[in-house]
Amino acid sequence: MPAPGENLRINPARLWDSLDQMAQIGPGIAGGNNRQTLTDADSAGRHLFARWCADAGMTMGVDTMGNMFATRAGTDPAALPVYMGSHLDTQPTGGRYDGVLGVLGALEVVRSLNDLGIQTKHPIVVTNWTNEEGARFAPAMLASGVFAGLHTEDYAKSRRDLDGKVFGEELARIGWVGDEKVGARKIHAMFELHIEQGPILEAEGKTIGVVTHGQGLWWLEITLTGKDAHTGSTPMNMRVNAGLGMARITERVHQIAMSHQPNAVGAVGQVKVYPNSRNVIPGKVVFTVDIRSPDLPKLEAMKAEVIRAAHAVAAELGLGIGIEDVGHFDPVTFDPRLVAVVRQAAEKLGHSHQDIVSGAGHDACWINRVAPTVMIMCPCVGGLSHNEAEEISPEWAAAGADVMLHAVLDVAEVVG
Ligand code: HGY
Ligand code: MN
Ligand code: MN
Repeated sequence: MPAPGENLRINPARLWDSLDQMAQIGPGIAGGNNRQTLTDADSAGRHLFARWCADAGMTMGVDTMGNMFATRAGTDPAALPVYMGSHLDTQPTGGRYDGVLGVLGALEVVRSLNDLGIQTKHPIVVTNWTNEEGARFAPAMLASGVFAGLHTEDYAKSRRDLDGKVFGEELARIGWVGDEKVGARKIHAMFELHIEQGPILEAEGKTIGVVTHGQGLWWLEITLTGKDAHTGSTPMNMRVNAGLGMARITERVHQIAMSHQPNAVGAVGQVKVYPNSRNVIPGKVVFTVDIRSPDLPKLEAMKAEVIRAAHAVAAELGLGIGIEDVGHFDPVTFDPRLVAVVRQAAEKLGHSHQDIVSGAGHDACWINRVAPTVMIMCPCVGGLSHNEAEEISPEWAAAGADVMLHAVLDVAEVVG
């Protein structure tokens, strides 16, 4: 005899249809999405999400960083809400599910509670965090970082994209500056459903990842200054080649990450070459180093080694060098009580599951600083993400949302 509520499930077809409809907004060129933060496409996605939340009987609040909070009333308005959410913004060549599954999976939980006529003591809030990706405006998880007190709102709104556009002005331009004070909201518990963005769950044949920890991250922006010169007529021994410096440092970053295995990663992802002309030796290169590890001493050692290596390369080649911290968070331990709730929900639903450390950063990593927080993961095909070919199955999406449904009901306290 199933326990009360054991057979509760979300509506998989409705969730998959919502994911497909959202994917039509800010389409990429190869089947994924380019719905970068604070673009018109981001705004269109926000409006669609807001309409769906209104259709589900929810009331919408927006804070001054554009974070969206759709509330389903509980029977006790004084009880702190249970939050679920993630992000609707994407990478320039992003997939359809990174972030979006967490927002629309949360909406599907609310839609299903409405269908089932279930009331909870605690209100339930579905959240869309502004600028999780940090692709257009660094650093990543910017608005959840302001909410959690890691960044000031002034710092966040001063950030510029590669075209010099300013975050605060772009947020105002798309009309999504809300009236709520950022971080004023208090949270009883926060759940984030997200695709794994790595190969482990699929390779292990597991449907659910119970996320116990998130790895730490450093983003360093390195500026190398050499001398523009003719690529043809300048003798090799007279060159001050910033591009060569960037290449050597890129190789050193890889070697440093490899020397700290297992559980260490490193790469250079964003490179701006000046003057970026075929027959000019680069006089200046600005590039971002991304290093990560779940082990704090390892992460700190890697950062020190990268900085040392960069200065050594600059000295070898006679280059000027500047290094700026543009993003950082220490490894994260999610709330053990909520981790157990998620694990029990997966077991109750009969889904194969395993504990996992998140390789990617998420808004949950910051919210974990101010409220009990946990993540739920589903596999993605080949572990591929931040690529338009990112793919999940409808079954994986539904399993993740079902686990979140049961975990949230456990914490939000079913009343009737
Ligand atoms: O960089 C990250 O890990 C996240 O995808 N923004
Ligand atoms: Mn994400
Ligand atoms: Mn992402």
